[in-house]
Amino acid sequence: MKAHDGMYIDGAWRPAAGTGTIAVVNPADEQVIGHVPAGTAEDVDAAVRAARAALPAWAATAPADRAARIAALRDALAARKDEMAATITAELGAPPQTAQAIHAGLPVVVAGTYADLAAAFAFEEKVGNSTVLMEPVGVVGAITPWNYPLHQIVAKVAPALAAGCTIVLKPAEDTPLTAQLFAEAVDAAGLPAGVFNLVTGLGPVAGQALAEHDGVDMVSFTGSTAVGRRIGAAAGAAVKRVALELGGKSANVILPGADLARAVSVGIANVMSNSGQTCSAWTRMLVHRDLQDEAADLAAAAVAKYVPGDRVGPLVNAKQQERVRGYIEKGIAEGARLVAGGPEAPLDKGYYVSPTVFADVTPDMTIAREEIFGPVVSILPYEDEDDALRIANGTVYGLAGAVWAADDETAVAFARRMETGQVDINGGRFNPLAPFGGYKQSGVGRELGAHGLTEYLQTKSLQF
Ligand code: TXE
Repeated sequence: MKAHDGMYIDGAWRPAAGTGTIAVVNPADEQVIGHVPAGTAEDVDAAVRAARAALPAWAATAPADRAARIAALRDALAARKDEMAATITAELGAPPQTAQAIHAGLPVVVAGTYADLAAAFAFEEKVGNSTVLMEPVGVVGAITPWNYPLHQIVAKVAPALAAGCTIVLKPAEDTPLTAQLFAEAVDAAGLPAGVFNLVTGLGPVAGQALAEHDGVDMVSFTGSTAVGRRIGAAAGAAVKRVALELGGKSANVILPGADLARAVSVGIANVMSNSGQTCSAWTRMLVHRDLQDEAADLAAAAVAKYVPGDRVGPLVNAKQQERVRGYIEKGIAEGARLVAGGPEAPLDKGYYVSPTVFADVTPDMTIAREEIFGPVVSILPYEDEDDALRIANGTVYGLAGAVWAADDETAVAFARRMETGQVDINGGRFNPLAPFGGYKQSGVGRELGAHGLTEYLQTKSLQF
């Protein structure tokens, strides 16, 4: 795989300050496919200085001109779609079809929405005798995870660009090649030097240096709740803007009267997609106790179609594989009923985990409380609707979810009482303009659409 041995700073690839490197591993066969430089605080500082220098001119660029640059970036991403998909398959292990359609395809759509929004958004509004100006927050430090290597970058960079912010990106150490390819697309799109900068490196070194840099006005982080908490605390101490997109434990609530077979098969597909490495995955399936056995049979039949190495890729690394297998062992030890899968690795090579379903899971079990981040579904039986609501809301997280009922009205009435940021009603379709983000410990702030854009803006009001 192609890898740059420098950082993309101030519009060019430049040598890294240090000599350390990070090996990139293909999780499907455990082979090293490339090396990228391990950034230091010095690299981060150079990138932040470039972003600060580029800020005044980019912030003053007319929104229509920013829109044109974002449209060029969308086109540059579209032109690299095949290369992007191949890179994501190589460093994340995503099956080729998923890599094409979701990993490489979705970001083109999202970038397009921000080209449109930059042109159409009202950056000024009249409120009585005031004019309210919406101005960029400034230099954004973006720290992204590996689970959707390109989408996570575009979901931060595109709205930040639309707002008039400049950016320093520190991508996940597991998937830096995708980030380098993204920087190539930025370069091809002709963005002014310093508007976007890339520093690859380790979280506790380069990530922390970026999150704590005085020259950064806002930190936008997606990743684990543990790291998010630390970043939030540091941002609070420095009184700077922060956006956090963290873990989830979303509920797929199947009410009596719903199409059980469809709700179960869509629910299983939702978790199996990306091998369960999705923060919004519906990992808890809530079914009425009388229907639990039927749901468990349907779920076991549905997961059988998800063959590791074919429709289901590996987990991103050995640590995640061990972590998920540990959760499966814990589920068994705590008395959940194993319906499909188990802790044994399904293949000799690669960081694969067997698609797994548990039934008779109770809300107090570890597998019902903690984010597993693997292809594991827990079926939790409930007694009545109020019990279902208590279970659905009985978690520290609140990122997404689903409700299935005999009709949309019944499902919506239930969804209104859920403490979560996004709910699919009877199998709703993805909308790239709908805000995405968490209630409770799933995070702070929203991504996508106009709500995602306003995260990167601050207001100034002029009184007349
Ligand atoms: O996350 P980390 P990991 C959850 C999921 C997963 C778990 C661990 O449950 O099993 O987190 O994954 C950077 N200062 N999610 O260990 O460490 C790091 O380099 C600044 C949910 O991979 O949080 C990477 O770029 N930055 C999630 C990013 O943070 C630091 C997606 C995420 O890595 C840092 C991924 C530090 N001290 C994992 N330490 C989601 N919400 O979608 C690390 N980083």
